[in-house]
Amino acid sequence: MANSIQFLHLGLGAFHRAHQAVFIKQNIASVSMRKADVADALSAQGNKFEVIARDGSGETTTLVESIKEALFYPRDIARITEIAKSPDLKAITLTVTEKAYKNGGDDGVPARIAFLLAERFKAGAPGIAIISCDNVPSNSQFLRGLVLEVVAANGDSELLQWINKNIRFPNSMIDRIVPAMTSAAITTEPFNQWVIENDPISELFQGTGVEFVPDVKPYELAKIRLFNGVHSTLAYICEVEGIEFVANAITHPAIAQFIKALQETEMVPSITDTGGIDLISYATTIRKRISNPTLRHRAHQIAMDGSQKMQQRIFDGANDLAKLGRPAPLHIAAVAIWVHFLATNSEIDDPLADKLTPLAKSADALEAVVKTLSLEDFTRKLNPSYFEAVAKDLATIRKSSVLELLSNKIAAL
Ligand code: CS2
Repeated sequence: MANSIQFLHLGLGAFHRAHQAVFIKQNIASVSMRKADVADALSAQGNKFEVIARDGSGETTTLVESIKEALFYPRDIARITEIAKSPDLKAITLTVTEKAYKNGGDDGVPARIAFLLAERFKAGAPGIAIISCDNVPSNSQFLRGLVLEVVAANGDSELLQWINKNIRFPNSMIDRIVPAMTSAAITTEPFNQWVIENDPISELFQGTGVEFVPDVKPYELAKIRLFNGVHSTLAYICEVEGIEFVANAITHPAIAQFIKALQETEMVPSITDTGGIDLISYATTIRKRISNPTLRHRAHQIAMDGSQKMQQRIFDGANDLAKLGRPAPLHIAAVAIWVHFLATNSEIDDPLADKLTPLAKSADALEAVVKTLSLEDFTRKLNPSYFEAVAKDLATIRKSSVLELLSNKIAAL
């Protein structure tokens, strides 16, 4: 007989295996949304795998056995639907990356969730939690809005009401560095964090280390800005300077000084509601984690999909500083480096690359900045009052180099 499944997970990548699959003690059915061979390879190894956590002081290996089924959507839609309808199911979790939320088509994530919920509603099964584990602002609530839009567009008002009443979308903050897998085992760092907004699902997480809090917002802002904002900035510096791994950049003296100042003098003050988190020590821990010499985390992987990441990681913080009347010269540099990357890198992996690259290549630096950053696809834009300063930094990079720009910025602090 098939296992009873309590968690249905969408997005069967390395991050899921080293994060949710480690925290969750119940049975998970994990669904690959992109490639059948990912699911089939995991099934072939009995759905078990090892997670190796490493830092400079040693390593520990954990055998993870929580995943009971590895499936492919749409091939295994019959089984996935059966799980979605089951009264045993307690939650759907997701790691689908930033861009997947924006796919409004029938094969998009919001439409697929709407479909599964419609099946659950028809089957008369009780409510569940839907928990996004992506680095997206108000992630689960954002998904909720998208799912309700699909249901409303289909004119299904009964389903809409049922979702409103029975389906909970607690936001969550997730954090663990998990470079793309290069073998059957997954390499990661010892640190592992999952903070979820208070929800009845907490019963299933007792003793697991998952934290439940009334408001995830301060955790989310701290993580997306102080960690992911730094990660993206480092990734673009690396890509332009030809550095393969981010750990090698953050230990370079000028880059290290720039990143510390970016966090301490701009990112920390951009967050006014800290939720009691000591942001300076949080930032220090993050720099140490990113410098972990044993994680071969490629800048190229982190540089992916910048158009979907820069808004929440860099633009929002810069905009908040403008509102506070505080300068943001280091955020401005980060944006200029990204625009330069868009213009000069030959292997950009970004859904908007075809639109962005020609704009970023404009001969005039101001034109390049204004056109690139005014793209209508950005839902949250950088405050245009920054455009001239970004153009000035871009001109410096074009004339000399990114490292020269960073040294100038540090000297001016
Ligand atoms: C990274 C994240 O690839 C990226 O965009 O910034 O995957 C990062 O490693 C995780 O969010 C760390 O928790």
